[in-house]
Amino acid sequence: MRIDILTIFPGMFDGPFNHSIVKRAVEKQLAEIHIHNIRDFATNKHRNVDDYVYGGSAGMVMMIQPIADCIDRLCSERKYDEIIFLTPDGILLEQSVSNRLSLKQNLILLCGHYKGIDERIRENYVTMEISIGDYVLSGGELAAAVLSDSILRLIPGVLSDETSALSDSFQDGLLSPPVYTRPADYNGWKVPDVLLSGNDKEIREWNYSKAVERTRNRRPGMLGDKT
Ligand code: 6GU
Repeated sequence: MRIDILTIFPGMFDGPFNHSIVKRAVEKQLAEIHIHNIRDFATNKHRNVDDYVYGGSAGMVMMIQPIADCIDRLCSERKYDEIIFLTPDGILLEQSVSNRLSLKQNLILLCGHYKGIDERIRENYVTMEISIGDYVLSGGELAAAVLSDSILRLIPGVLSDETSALSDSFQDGLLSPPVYTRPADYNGWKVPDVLLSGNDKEIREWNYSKAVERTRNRRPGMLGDKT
């Protein structure tokens, strides 16, 4: 998979992509991430990427030309499966969205700022609009990092067996059960006996019932007819 990210703050991706699973995906050559500075495509004298809103309201809007030229360049080099704009008024990111996107070859993620981007980019280039939750971020960069992480960890070979994505919360429609590690007794706080029993069937049943219980308590809307 190849992900191209268009941003006016390329440095914001230094941290999230240089650690842990995403870093491993790139090192294993299972993923390529290319960050493009939209400002590099600005042709005006001051290399501005934003301008005043038509119609008088306050604030700045990201202008068409630098974004259009950047997307045109990329699309002349390869075919993209989706051009995704990160925006609080997009569809809510859920596991099913990440699952679907993890099957694609080439994605463009466009990060907005200020009051937004010129609507004509959305009308003529963007094929999908995604929000990561009902709250406002200063820009789409953190959302693009979240989306990339959730997609890349699903690519076969990125996770080892022990960390398999199949046991993730949400992947089977349930939250994950609680987990413990040594010591079995920490100052009187004990790990549940069943987990030390060595009885695989009982352990599986315990994990399942805890997953259901946790889901019912915290996210009853996820349960449907499972109970
Ligand atoms: Cl994708 N962008 C911004 N700016 N804020 C958000 C968001 C995206 N998702 C939730 N809040």
